[in-house]
Amino acid sequence: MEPGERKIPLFNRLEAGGVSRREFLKTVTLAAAAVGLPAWVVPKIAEAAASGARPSVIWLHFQECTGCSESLLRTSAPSVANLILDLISLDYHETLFAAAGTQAEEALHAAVAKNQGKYVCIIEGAIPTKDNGIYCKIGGRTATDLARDIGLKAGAIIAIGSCASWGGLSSADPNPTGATGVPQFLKNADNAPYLNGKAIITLPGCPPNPYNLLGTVLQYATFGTLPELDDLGRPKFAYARTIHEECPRRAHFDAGRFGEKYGDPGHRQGYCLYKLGCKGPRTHASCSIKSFGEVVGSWPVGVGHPCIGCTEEALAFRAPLHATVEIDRPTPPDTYPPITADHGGVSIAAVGFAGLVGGALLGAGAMNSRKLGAEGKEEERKTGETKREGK
Ligand code: FSX
Ligand code: SF4
Ligand code: F3S
Repeated sequence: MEPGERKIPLFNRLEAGGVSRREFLKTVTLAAAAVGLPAWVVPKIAEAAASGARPSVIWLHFQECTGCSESLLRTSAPSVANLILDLISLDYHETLFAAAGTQAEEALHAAVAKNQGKYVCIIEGAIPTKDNGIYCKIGGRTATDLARDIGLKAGAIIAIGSCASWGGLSSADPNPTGATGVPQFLKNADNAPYLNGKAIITLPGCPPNPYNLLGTVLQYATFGTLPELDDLGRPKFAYARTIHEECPRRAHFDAGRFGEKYGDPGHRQGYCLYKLGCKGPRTHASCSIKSFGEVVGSWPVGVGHPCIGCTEEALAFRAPLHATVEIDRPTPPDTYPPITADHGGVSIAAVGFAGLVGGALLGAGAMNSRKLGAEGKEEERKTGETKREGK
């Protein structure tokens, strides 16, 4: 069968595999809720999936550890990987492909030719640019050549992981291969996350939470639109808030209770890890509300290690692991008595003002970041359902 042309309706395939419609809808409902989509989109997602018209996806691997694909495949219930693979037509993925060599190359060329201008190009890994890109070659072609060629023929580009988003681990000093991220490599003159009108979505994280890809894919496969992005190309539904804003250890921060050393009583009692170098106050990601692999508490701070800021270009692999950071959008800790330590790096004036502004700006909820406004309003008009206002 031609890539991108699998016509067997999803429900038939699911039922053949022993998965009932009810189970599928339950999975979609849980997944939609997890990425902040309202309940009215669930039947639309199911409709889009059942129609068999799945967007073609070409997934390229460059300079990376494959942790991004691994974390996606290690999800459990609901199986995010299965759901994504049901919603898209994955026409090329080097580590998942049964095909190899010439056969794989042919599949890539066929998918590009057939869906030019429409397929989604997902890039995992950084692009080494030094010495004409010779440090990463696939099928005899450099990553620079492939990114330009396959990326520019796509309808949308998703840079998955910190390596693809801004260089990540591969670009750490002294960066011997000249590794850089996809937007930086393909950027247009004004440095916007768009290239000739084409969105370049970044999903940083080392690895990123698979729900960030799921949310993006659910929306694209169902509505043909993309989530609202911030100025770094990150979907706001996952990256608008800092970890610190919704961290389960936050009450300890506000009360001034810190782990001071690994294994000390504060650390063992689950106190705040700020003084051990937690970068959560400056790190935009959803880890604190969405664990990895659907295992509750399965994220760095959840297992007792400070966040290293793996989604942030300025922090991960650059800032010393145990150095403390300034606080983004602090809420007023002066309403709580400091018990064992001051909070360092936060001025009283900044605390009061930023707390007020931050609270007002951030109270609107995840759905505000989506571009589903028109469809949502129409749906509300029809059903009379109450939903949070879109922007
Ligand atoms: Fe990079 Fe992906 Fe870190 Fe690894 O492949 S974002 S090294 S976890 O996984 O690209
Ligand atoms: Fe959580 Fe880190 Fe913030 Fe402490 S500093 S509340 S551990 S995010
Ligand atoms: Fe990364 Fe920090 Fe989350 S290190 S995985 S952004 S808790």
